[in-house]
Amino acid sequence: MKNSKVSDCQMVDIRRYSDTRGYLSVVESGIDIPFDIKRIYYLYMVPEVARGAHAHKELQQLLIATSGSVDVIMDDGCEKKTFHLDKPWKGLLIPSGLWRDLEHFSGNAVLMCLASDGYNEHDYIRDY
Ligand code: T46
Repeated sequence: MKNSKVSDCQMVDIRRYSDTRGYLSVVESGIDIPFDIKRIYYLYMVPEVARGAHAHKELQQLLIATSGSVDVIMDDGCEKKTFHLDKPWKGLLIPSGLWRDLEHFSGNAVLMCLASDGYNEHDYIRDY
């Protein structure tokens, strides 16, 4: 497992194209993000609860609030930093090995996650 730091998390601008019909954003492996996308999932209709509360041994992810807003609190054991995601053209690139908590989902929030691998419960660290 990589020993990442909170400072290794990056807010990235998602490529976007606009014309009179509105905006289109795109994320391509190897161009916009440094990993191959193996899985996409999204969180929505989240009530007043916290989610997350785990780290991943190997998984890398890009999180995008495609609608609404959410706070992602990243924690490497020494430093904690809150990233407020509220724009569909901003993404939080998360390397492996970092604890994350997800809080304050707005009522209309849709949090899309692009992941470097398939779902694997053995990749989760749930004990802080
Ligand atoms: C993360 C944050 C941002 C699956 O069957 N396949 C999947 O790909 C995922 C992600 C989940 N599940 C099942 C496992 C659980 O029974 O969906 C249920 C809820 O998953 P979880 O409790 O892990 O959800 P969150 O919101 O706490 O965490 C998720 C991701 O698991 C995690 O990787 O970084 O979103």
